[in-house]
Amino acid sequence: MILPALTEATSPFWRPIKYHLFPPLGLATLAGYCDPGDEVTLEDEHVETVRLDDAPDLVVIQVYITSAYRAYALADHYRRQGAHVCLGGLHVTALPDEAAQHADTIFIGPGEDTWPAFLADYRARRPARRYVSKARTLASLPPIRRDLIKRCLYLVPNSIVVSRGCPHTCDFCYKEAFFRGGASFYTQTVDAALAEIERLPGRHLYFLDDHLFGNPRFAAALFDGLRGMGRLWQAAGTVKSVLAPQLLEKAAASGLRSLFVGFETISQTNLREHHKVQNLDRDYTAAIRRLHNLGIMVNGSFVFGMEDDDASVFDRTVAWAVTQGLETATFHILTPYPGTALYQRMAAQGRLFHGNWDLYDTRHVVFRPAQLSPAALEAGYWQAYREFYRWGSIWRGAATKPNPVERLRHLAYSAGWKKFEPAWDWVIRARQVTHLLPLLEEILSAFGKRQSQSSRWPADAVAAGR
Ligand code: B12
Ligand code: SF4
Repeated sequence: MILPALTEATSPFWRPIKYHLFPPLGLATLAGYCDPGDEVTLEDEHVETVRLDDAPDLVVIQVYITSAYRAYALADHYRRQGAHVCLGGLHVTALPDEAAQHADTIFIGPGEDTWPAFLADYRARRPARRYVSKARTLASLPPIRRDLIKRCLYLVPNSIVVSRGCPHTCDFCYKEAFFRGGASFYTQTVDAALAEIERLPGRHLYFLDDHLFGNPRFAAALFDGLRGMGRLWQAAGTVKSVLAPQLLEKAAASGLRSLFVGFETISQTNLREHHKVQNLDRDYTAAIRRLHNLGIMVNGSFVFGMEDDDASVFDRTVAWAVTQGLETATFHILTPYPGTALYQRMAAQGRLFHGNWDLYDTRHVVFRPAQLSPAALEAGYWQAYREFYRWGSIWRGAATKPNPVERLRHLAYSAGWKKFEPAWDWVIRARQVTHLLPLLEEILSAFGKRQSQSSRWPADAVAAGR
């Protein structure tokens, strides 16, 4: 099973830390369906060199848009060797006919129903060319084959997903295309999710769910179950869910210490245009204040290049983010992924420049923006990163925090990701990245001041923001 890397991740000159954060959870999930007697290896090209001199019977490749060409090259290689090659994942689902040229079998949509069906057919020597997911459930998910993951190569080996999809329908998001033909948001049972958490060693967890708070009843029960397990965790959620009463308090009491929030834009016109209705007329400032009062750091996500964005959008957005005291920010250039409503609209308007998927990485402009030249959009994107992570901005962000410990945490977390990139590069090459997890845990817990156990950090104290 192979997770191919995009070119940047294998550069001999520069290894960004983001490719060494999470192991390939999707493939480890699929490996759970194999028989105990099957010999399976899992190779993640982001963190290791894929060996091509082997002769497997079956090759399974997960295809994301930015690694599609590399995935196809690997698939072609193994088909020439006589292996049966399976391609699946987001990009295959978006463009099945393109992927089918490089595969013996392709998979459309999530794999929990189609993959076991294929395995049975393959063992009976009658595999089909194409499997399309219809039944959407995580009810009989076998345990993830975490034994196949080389934990020491990742900063965050304990990544976990307890749901699939999201209840919303933003027009630029992968999810409508990927889940077409069945439910597009569903969760595990709370018991199964907690059992998976129990299996994970150490303290730190990173939930990669698109929207962990998407089903409030499920989330509340999960956080209740997590409470007292002594965990520190990070996740993603929406502005709307942050503003909802009580759920966030439960999350904080069970160990939530940083949340990725999709603000996307500070323009209401943009939100409307891109169907991000769940953010419309929400008080972003109140949401951030609520998070900070509960000791939860904020990673704000922003997209540039929407219809209402002009040349002033970069400075305005960064100034706003710094004033709000966001600890980290992730910027993206709007990218129309095939299969999305945004892609169809851009294609119909003749605004797409090309279909070179390598450049659909949210760092390049691949369409004609409404109010900006492509060069100005790209330059503004890089400028936003530089501005947000300037020492002056980091200090100003830290100064918004109420006490020295919180200020120090802001400085350590914010500077840690971007100001020490050469150090990350060195640590990655020395294959020592895993040893920095205790440091991340220390920062997340505000140097031990915020404990996860409810006995040491009672909910009322959390709610009071102490
Ligand atoms: C974690 C993550 C990352 C991590 C690591 C990825 C990894 N190790 O897998 C990092 C930080 C490196 C990353 C980087 C990027 N990412 Co990213 N990432 C994610 C995230 C949040 C979770 C992925 C995950 O683990 N999902 C959970 C598992 C269980 O699901 P899964 O991997 O999809 O696998 C299931 C199915 O897809 C299917 N399946 C997959 N492969 C196969 C193969 C077969 C044969 C079969 C049968 C089934 C099958 O079955 C699996 C079980 O259901 C997703 C959002 C998302 N919800 O998927 C974005 C996402 C995948 N990322 C995205 C993007 C754009 C990027 C970047 C380009 C962003 C950037 N500007 O840097 C880079 C480059 C990625 C690359 N290497 O090519 C997009 C992809 C769009 C697309 N159409 O491909 C997503 C969907 C985010 C978004 N909402 O737009 N990412
Ligand atoms: S809220 Fe996030 S995951 Fe959900 S549809 Fe919008 S962009 Fe996608």
